[in-house]
Amino acid sequence: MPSRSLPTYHLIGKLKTPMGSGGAKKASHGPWGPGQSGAPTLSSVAKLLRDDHAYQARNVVVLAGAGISTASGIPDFRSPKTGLYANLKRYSLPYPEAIFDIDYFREKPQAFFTLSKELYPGNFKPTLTHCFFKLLEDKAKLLRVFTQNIDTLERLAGLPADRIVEAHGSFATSRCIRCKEEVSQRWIKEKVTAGQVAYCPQESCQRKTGGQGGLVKPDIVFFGEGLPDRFFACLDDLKKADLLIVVGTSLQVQPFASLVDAVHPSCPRILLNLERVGEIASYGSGGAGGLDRFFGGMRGAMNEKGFDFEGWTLPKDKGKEHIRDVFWEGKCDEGVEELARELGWTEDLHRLHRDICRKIDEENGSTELGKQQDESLARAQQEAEKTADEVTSQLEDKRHSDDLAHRLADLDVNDGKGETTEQATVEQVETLKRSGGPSL
Ligand code: CNA
Repeated sequence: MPSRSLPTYHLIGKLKTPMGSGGAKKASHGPWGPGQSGAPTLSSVAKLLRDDHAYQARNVVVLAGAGISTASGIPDFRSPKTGLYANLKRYSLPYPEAIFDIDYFREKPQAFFTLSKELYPGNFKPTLTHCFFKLLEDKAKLLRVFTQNIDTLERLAGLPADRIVEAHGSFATSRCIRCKEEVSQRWIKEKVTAGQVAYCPQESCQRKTGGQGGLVKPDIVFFGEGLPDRFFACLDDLKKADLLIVVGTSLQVQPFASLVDAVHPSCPRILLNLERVGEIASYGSGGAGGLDRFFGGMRGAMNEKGFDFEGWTLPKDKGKEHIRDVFWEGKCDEGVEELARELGWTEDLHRLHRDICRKIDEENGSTELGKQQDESLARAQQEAEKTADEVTSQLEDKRHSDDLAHRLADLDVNDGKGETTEQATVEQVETLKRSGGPSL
């Protein structure tokens, strides 16, 4: 939910890399090596990651989107039937994106808080794709993961914070949009899981707003807000990238989508996605591709606007050349599994995934156990307090009775019908009690 106010062309202009300078290593036959015939495939990409291949990608940059988390149960935005936008009817929004629009949030925050209940981290586990990123890091191949996701699953997969750029922020921290004071995670979690709108708990903020306090919002970037500083601070990584993996994103949101074109023009790029996205519109046989070749220098500019899975068409039916982009169609978890298989990493990938999921289960289990223990402790305390009250009350009753007995004895209430003083006293005390007690 990035800023619409940040013009995309700023970013593209800033990142433009001149053809042929710096950036990825050059191999004599391009990144794919001499054995490559025809269009590169997933298998060709796997070779780039092999230690025995001439290219040896060591600065992999990943651009990730909501599609990498759908397998963990978090819906994406734009998938036709399952995506959030297809299921927002119940919020009666003026337009789907309004739910993440800062102006709409200020006016009607309830829709966001109702939705957040479904998305809030804690109920989800990283997917194989998240674990593949961690595996790339373990194998010293990963430079950075730029993610649009706000679910923090990259962190949960064990990636160190400095390898991640959460371009659209995350649920990890929250603050008042008025006084900017950060609130505790526990506090906001309670509000979100209860589906309640959160207002600033700071007294000073409440005083200034006449009681309620400013709205509190997780630090996720809404439409109309700027991207985190870290996003801009890490942009140079793109220039260093020697393999770009784009995964699970519709590339509809700017400026993130423009990062695809921020890598060096010779950097190989792969898209692992359910659908083809982010392609340069004007490429194709007989189309602008031909013109592009004719005008030569224009090519760079043209090529900076998306994937080119087909390659440039050579004149006179000489086929295609310079295919650097690969589209792999399917579920990204299956794509990374295939990559792992090609690399001999299958066991590593599955072990990592298993271990991470088990750790999360254990932590959730211990939290759940802790919660149960707390509850049972609270119940035991309540019982103990109840028993103590009862004992106190019985003791008071007894003291009361004894007191009455003494007084009655003093009055010599035994009428001489053979009852003991004690028996008579008990009956009389009971009678007195039933009648509301004496006013002694
Ligand atoms: P999007 O626009 O919803 O696109 C998702 C893309 O992933 C689509 O092209 C799908 O076809 C594709 N896809 C879905 N499932 C899979 C799968 N299993 N394997 C491969 N491809 C798949 O989402 P984007 O990330 O492109 O849009 C950016 C928005 C979405 C960001 O601002 C996010 O904050 C926001 N978002 C994040 C989450 C999350 O944190 N998990 C969830 C929903 C939305």
